Amino acid sequence: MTAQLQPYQREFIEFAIDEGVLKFGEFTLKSGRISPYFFNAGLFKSGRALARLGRFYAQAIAHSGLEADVLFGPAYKGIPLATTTAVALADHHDRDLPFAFNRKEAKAHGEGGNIVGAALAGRVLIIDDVITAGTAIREVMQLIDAAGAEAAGVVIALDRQERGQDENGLKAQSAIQEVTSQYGMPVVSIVTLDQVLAYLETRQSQGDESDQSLRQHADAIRA
Ligand code: OMP
Repeated sequence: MTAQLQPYQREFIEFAIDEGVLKFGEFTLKSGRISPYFFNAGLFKSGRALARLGRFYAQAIAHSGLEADVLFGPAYKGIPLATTTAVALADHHDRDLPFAFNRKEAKAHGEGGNIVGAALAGRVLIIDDVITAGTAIREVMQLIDAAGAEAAGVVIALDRQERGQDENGLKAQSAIQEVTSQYGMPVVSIVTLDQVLAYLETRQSQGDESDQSLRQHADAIRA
């Protein structure tokens, strides 16, 4: 995992802090773990912010060289993310990919089903916010399997690099490494925790309290 920052990654971290999306403090995660930082993608909440966010996802996809036949945004938070990524890929990378998302509740009338937009067929590229323990992404894999499609990979904004936990304590691999080996697909992130740390080191407020607790957290949970 490289901590080397591309210019777009530095811009993305600054953008996430400016928009109040990346916050430092004390937060309880979905897994119950306490974290000194939290990334709330739901706070990219204006037209300009969403447009800019889509360009970062599209850059991460272009940079990774990932190929796909359709983009998929898992409900709820993945829906605007995949939408803005689809627009940015078409507008800035000349890649006009079909796009789909799911309903959490299947509809029995009208067009029925729980997939909206393009059919899930061929190589599906999942666009989501964050992977911590990998629970959310395992649910998405069931949808893709049920549609008879194949996952091309996952693109997320932030790789928290956290290791899962079982009765023997922390596992050897991070949740993302597990997802990659379990499903045989790449997980690409706009930035990783290591890159956030590398950014904080170069920032003026170097060595403040939140930087230190973030580094301690990283040392404790990182694979
Ligand atoms: P896992 O399902 O454990 O991989 O956690 C992913 C989900 O956790 C995300 O889709 C969010 O709902 C939430 N989350 C964040 O949005 N940002 C974070 O920084 C951390 C989490 C989290 O709770 O782990």
